[in-house]
This record gives sequence, C-alpha cells and structure tokens, in this order.
Amino acid sequence: MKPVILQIERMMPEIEKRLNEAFEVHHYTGDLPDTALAERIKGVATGGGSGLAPKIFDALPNLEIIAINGVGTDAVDLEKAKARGVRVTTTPGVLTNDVADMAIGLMISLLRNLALGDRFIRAEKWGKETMPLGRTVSGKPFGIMGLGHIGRNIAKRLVPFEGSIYYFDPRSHDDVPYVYVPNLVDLAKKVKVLFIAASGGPKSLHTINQEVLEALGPEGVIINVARGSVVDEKALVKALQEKTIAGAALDVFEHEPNVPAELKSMDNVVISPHQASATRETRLAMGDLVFRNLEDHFAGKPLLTAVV
Ligand code: 8YV
Repeated sequence: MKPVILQIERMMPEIEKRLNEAFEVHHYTGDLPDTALAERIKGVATGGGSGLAPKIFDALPNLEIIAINGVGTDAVDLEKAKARGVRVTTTPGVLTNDVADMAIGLMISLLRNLALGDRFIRAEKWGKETMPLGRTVSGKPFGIMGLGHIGRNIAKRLVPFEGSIYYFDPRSHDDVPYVYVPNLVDLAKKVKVLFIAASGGPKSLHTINQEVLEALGPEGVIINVARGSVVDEKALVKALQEKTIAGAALDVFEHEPNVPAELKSMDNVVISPHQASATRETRLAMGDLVFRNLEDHFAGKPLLTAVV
C-alpha cells in the first residue's frame, strides 16, 4: 500500500511522476477531501506561499508530514504541527541563488524601465511618444532587510555595483563587510534601493509601513522577493500614488494571486507572479528535496531538511 499524500500546488512533471510512483497522490482543488479519504492522508506536499490552510490541516487527523516546496514556513502553523507531532520540511539552499538573481533583475528592470520599454514598443509608441528616463543603478546606497541566506546573496551581487551596502536584521553579523543599521526607519533614510529579504509571518507583518516608506523618500524604491505580508500594501499604494517613493518591484503580494489594480496601473511598478525560485533547475532541485523528505519519512529514515 502506497502512503497517501495530498498535493496542494502543482510541481514539475518530472517530480509529479516520482510522487505518483511512490505515493497515492490526491490533488487539492479547493474542496476538502471527504472524511474517508482525509483519514488516509498522511502527507502533504505544498508550496511556501500556499502552505497549509488551517481548515485543511484540521481536516487531516492522521497527518504525519508537511513537505514545503520552498523555504517560507509562514503559511504553515508550526506550533500546531509541533503540538500534533506533524513533521515539517523545507527546501533550503537550493533556491538562494535564483531568488537573489531575481531581486537584482527586478531592481534593474525597475530602475532602467525594462518592462516599461517592452510594453512601450509592443504598444507601437516608439517614434511617437517619449520614454521616461530611468535611474542609475551603479553607486547607489543599497539596503537589505533580512540578512539570511537570500539577503547575503543579494548583498554579494550588489558589490560590483560599487555603491554602499547597509542591512537591517534582528542582530548584527560580524562576518560581513556591510553596515548594520539596527532600525528599519534609519535604514530606509540611508538608502535609495531597499530590498526585502526577511521571512514572512507575524513578526515581520507590515514592517514596511508608511513611516518606513516616508523615510525612504521620493528617490527611493523597494524590491520585494520575500513575502507580501512584510509590506503594508495599502500604505505602499498610497506612497506610490503620492510619490512619497519612486517605485516598487514586487514578486510577492499580500493576497496572492490578487494584485491591487492600482499597482497594475502604475508605470513605476514592476510586478511578477511569485517567480523568484521558478527556474527549471531550481524547481527540480526543490522538488527532489520534497520527494526525498516524504520518501525518507515513510521509510522511517531521518529527514533531510526538517524544520519541525
Ligand atoms: C516558491 C517560496 O515560489 O520558498 C518559498 O517560500 O515562496 C517560493 O520559493 C514557492 O514555495 C513555490 O510555490
């Protein structure tokens, strides 16, 4: 008898093939499984953004493991998992480079109008209208909120741009040459590009708020590859409309897949549908970890990348 798992998000065909061979896989399509099936489900495979909604978690009485295809655990109730003895795994390491690359790409796209220029040509405006000027990337003061693996790799990629690099984190790190700023408002005051690379969840909820955006100022931009919840989206829309800040490049949103209409209508906003880890190479490596964690769990072996 194959262990029964519930798959919340689709994964690459290569990974789904392996999952289907090893497990009895059921796909979550919005309806809770009926009681008989729910009782048989022992594992969940899900994405970092989707996590496991409380109503699904509560409907699975015999759940043993939640394998997250990502590094964010903010959409899974880890306390409940601990209390119920449910293991939780993530995919650390394998997505760091892609997410950091994406952050740099979003920054350049925003400051140098890449997405805008593309739209400009496709709308047959070239030769008829004038493109707005971009902003120089090199030499800027850069700030990073969150100096975990992803934050560090964004910083490494910023070095060749020859600006100054500041960071905010719950603690200062003595193994990096970047300047620690212990307060987010002070960090925003110092920089022109503010990268968000902190974990989501209640501790960071809306920490990028009106005060931080005002501190960033009319020449400043934010780049978010972390979680939409870190930014107060309403305050961001207001700051963009009132030109309190110059722009935003966002791969994540507060209520995905819903993106506020105001953000979609502004030319100084670059938007991307949560793609920072979405490359063939990385999704294969992530999916491999998801598969191996589930496989090891049901084989009674120690888990590769457990967080609970
Ligand atoms: C993925 C993520 O896009 O790592 C995370 O926490 O949100 C992303 O890498 C997601 O997990 C796949 O759905």
